[in-house]
Amino acid sequence: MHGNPISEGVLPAPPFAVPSWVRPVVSSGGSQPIVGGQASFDFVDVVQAGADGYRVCRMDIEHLLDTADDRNIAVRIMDNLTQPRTEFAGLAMTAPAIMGILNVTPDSFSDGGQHSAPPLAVAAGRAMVMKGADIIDIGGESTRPGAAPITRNQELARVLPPLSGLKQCGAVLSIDTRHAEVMDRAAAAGAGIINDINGLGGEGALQAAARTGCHVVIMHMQGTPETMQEDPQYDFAPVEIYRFLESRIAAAMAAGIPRSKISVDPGFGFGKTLHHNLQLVNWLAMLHGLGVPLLFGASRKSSIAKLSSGEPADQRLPGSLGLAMAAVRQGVQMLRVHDVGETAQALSVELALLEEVT
Ligand code: 7PM
Repeated sequence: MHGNPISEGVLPAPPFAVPSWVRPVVSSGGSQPIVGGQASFDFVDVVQAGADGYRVCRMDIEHLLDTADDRNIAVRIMDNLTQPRTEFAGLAMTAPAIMGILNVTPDSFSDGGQHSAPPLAVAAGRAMVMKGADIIDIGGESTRPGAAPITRNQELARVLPPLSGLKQCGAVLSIDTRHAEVMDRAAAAGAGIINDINGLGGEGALQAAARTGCHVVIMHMQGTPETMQEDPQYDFAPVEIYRFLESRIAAAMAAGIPRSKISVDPGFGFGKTLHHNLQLVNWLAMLHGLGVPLLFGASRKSSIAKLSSGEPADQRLPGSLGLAMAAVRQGVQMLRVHDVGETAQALSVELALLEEVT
């Protein structure tokens, strides 16, 4: 099957059938704001699933509403694409929040485990808050392919001391874990957000997340960390990611997590080729149709080195900023990054440009 939808050109387009997905075509000075923010749009790309693969039609909003099989669905998607999000974990979702990454793994690829001793981790967390982090994301288990597995007790021993030490740091604390027991203990130690690369798909994860009352980040991944990069396959990655996240939102709500506590992440680099990663960035705004805040994390990931000259992780800041700002222009609500101060500076420039419409 073909990997990409075939463009059908511009207006007029034929009536479209559900299931379909809608990407706002981001511009400036458009009539419709993207999730209440500064970026805007007048046109949409409607993706349709057909027997022969996916097709995409570009049309204006009037045409979208007039030709939809089910006008109510089209109106709901338009609402999700244009209405501002409510606050998430106490953070206003009107400007992008910065989530600083605090790895407490000795084998962490990005910081060489420099933060593994608790006092150093707490100091690094505080430094990120000073530089503008709204959230500190604490992770103790490396998900790198080939990383040595650790026990739950080892993971707890790594993440609980920095969680306790950062309780008063002024940022929301997030726990990056796939494991129900760690979710429970981290929430008790002060975590307000559970960030799960496994989309709350692990044993007891949905129930643990629900009983903690935490906000959650549900991420898309194809496969498992060990094997996900072997041969990732999609018919059309943005739509498959959308469908996965939609089903996990439903599962989370069925487990008792209110919609207002759910955010989603397309999982840049998780079971995706370079092509899939670039495609998901270009189609990111479509995910606003899910109606929940979007988190994006491409900081220091290997796609950057593949597009450039094979730089090691600690030399991927420029590419990281490029990707993060591409996401900001599409109205993403949270950015997960290693380099908080540098990202905050780029964000200031980007937001000033978006404000300056004339
Ligand atoms: C090895 C492989 C080490 C991968 C570290 C990583 C994300 C995340 C990670 C993300 C959300 C990294 C990743 N990435 N959580 N956790 N979104 N929500 O590069 O993209 O930081 S770990």
